[in-house]
Amino acid sequence: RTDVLTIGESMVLFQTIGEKGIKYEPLFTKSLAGAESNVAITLTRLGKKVRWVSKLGKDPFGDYILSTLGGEGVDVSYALRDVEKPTAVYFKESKSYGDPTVYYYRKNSAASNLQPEDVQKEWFDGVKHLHVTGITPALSENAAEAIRKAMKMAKDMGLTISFDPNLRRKLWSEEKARSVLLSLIPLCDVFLPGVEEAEFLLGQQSIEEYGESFLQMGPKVVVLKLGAEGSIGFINGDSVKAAPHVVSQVIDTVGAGDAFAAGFLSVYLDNEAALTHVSLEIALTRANILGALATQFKGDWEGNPSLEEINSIIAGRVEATR
Ligand code: KDG
Repeated sequence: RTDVLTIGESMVLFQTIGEKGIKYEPLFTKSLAGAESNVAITLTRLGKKVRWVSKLGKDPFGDYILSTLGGEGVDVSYALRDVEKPTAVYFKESKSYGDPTVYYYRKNSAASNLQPEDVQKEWFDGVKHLHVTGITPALSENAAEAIRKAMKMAKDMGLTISFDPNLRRKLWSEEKARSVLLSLIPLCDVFLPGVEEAEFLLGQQSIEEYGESFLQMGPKVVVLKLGAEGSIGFINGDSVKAAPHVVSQVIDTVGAGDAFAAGFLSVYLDNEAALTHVSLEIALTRANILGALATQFKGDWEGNPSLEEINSIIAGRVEATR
């Protein structure tokens, strides 16, 4: 049985080694990125069986993504290849201050060419849960329709669904982003926005009002990520605030939301998808630790912990490392 199906574009990521900026930096590391595959890898480390689906080019970058994800234990057997369109790449410019800047080269990529007709019933067979993000609908009209179809199909087949809006302003206009993201919220069970995304979607409201407003749109659980302040979860008639896992220095926040989502979902799925006050608190605590740890290394997912590591952090155990 597969715990989670996730659908979304993975890219090859080139990251500057030094801090001279893209224009002058001669050296880059090559790795894999993509919000949904970050979640897939991290959930696998947390002991879940995960299937990832996307469309890749029939090129060496596509081969690389498949072998990396497969090597991490993610089921890639339903991944599609497009003979005409390339696998996307993106560049991340490390800076000595603030968040890195990213440059996408993904217009007309294979994944942008994902069509509603590509979405197959077999992807969902024997799967408990679907995880999607607001990045795929930002890639193209057809990719947006494919995600909408996948969410509807998952609902019809009895899967639970999580949705992280993952607002990427570089990919679409504000108006389009707002209307499409809002239209997908009623299709999910678990909605995972950051507080800035909540403000983008609903305008300025209090944290409690955000929770209530999103719950009224249909999800059974709303989790607001508050960055360095931790997170707060809302279920019908109840809410839980979980303290942050404090880290002394942030190296790179990219990938933190995905690690958070994986941490949250790993507990959600263990509770037959119905959270109580106690299990919501456990889920938020694990999510906060994963999100915080993901800010401690440059890549998107490489440093994320296994279930054993997380359990020993929660128990306050000191492991022998040498
Ligand atoms: O959440 C991390 C992602 O932003 C990164 O892996 C790349 O998928 C990506 C995107 O579209 O920004």
